[in-house]
Amino acid sequence: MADYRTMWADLGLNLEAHDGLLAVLGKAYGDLFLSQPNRPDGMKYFDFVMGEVHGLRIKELLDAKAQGRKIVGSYCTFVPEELILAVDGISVGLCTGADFATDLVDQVLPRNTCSLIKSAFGFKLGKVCPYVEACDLVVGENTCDGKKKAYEILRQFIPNLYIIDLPQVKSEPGKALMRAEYRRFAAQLEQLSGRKLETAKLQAAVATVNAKRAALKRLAALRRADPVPISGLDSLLISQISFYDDPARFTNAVNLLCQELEQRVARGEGVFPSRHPRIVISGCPMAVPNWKVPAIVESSGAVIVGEEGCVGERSWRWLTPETGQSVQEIIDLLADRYLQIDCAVFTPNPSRPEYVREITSERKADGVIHYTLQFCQPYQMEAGPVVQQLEDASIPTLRIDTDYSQEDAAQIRTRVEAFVERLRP
Ligand code: BJ8
Repeated sequence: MADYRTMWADLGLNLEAHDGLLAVLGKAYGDLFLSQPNRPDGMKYFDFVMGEVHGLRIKELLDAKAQGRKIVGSYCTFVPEELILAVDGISVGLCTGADFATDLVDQVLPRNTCSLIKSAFGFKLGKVCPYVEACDLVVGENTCDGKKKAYEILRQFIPNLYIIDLPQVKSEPGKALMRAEYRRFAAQLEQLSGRKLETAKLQAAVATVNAKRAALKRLAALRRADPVPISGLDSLLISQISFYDDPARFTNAVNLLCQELEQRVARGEGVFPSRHPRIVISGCPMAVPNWKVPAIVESSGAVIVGEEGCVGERSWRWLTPETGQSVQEIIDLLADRYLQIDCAVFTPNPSRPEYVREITSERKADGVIHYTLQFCQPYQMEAGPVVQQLEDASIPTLRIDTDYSQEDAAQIRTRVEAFVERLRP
């Protein structure tokens, strides 16, 4: 990596802490990803992006800012990237996948807060995230109670924080709230960027994001094959990168990778042997660099063939109809599209367990791991009915409640190994 220290210092990062973070990340990446056998050549692009995640990509963002473009960060898949792109903005997901500055976080948040929320605070308070420091606007959302109350506190540290209010019920009033809130967010973006939303730009933005989601769907469909042509770890990594790479460039790289994987499938070539136990993971999002459970699964004799999570299928399952002919009509279509997301904050939420069953069958998975973060009430509460429905359908299921520490890694490995034994033919 080139020398970006001046850039990081100008962003206000704590260089010593940041060096420590990059060293840990670089080692984990080498150990978990680069060591995998028979990786597709197309992964080289994503390795490059990861290698430059705090370097070249940040420089690109800062260069774009210098040209007047705005950087908008978000913590949730309910934040519509299309609106940001349509005002020539750049949308970035903000890191929430590792513990950092826990001593500082514990001073402002209760200890029994989920790791994902603590991590968002840790990266900000520890001054190690160049993305959050580069943002002109950071967008939060009223989803779970933990997040919505945490944002009240986060505002002390991120004054340019904007909150989208979200419905909790998929009813007509819920839909009306969603549409109204997306209009309010659109107005905020117009004010931030000094640009009026135009139909043609919004149509182009919808097409860009649809193309990205279609490429991710194409990749997912290739994971039906046996042997599977790409590992779950690499697939998860691609989903993680989808949140901060340039969308058109990313889409192109995913499609190139898919071409290669199609050839692999035609040749019957995979990253694991045929009839390797196949697992779908369902539950809380796994933001970069939260690789603990997938790494354990794929080094315990199984392969992951689908992620029912927001860093995965819940973020790209639905495309937006490209039929809108006015700004207001397109905003409504976007609101309706995003309202389909079946996050556990909705009540009731029947489509989520249905979809877990659907992908388990479609990917020919042998079992499901239901993954939740400790203190995540929505997903932990929903785990009961989801697991029950899977067991009723004779789909073996393992429940894992964990956090971002490595303290339970050995115990999780023991449970996963026993589960994988159960799945063997
Ligand atoms: S759309 S899943 S990204 S809210 S893990 S903070 S739910 S206590 S992350 Fe999420 Fe948007 Fe939903 Fe997806 Fe709360 Fe649970 Fe923590 Fe969570």
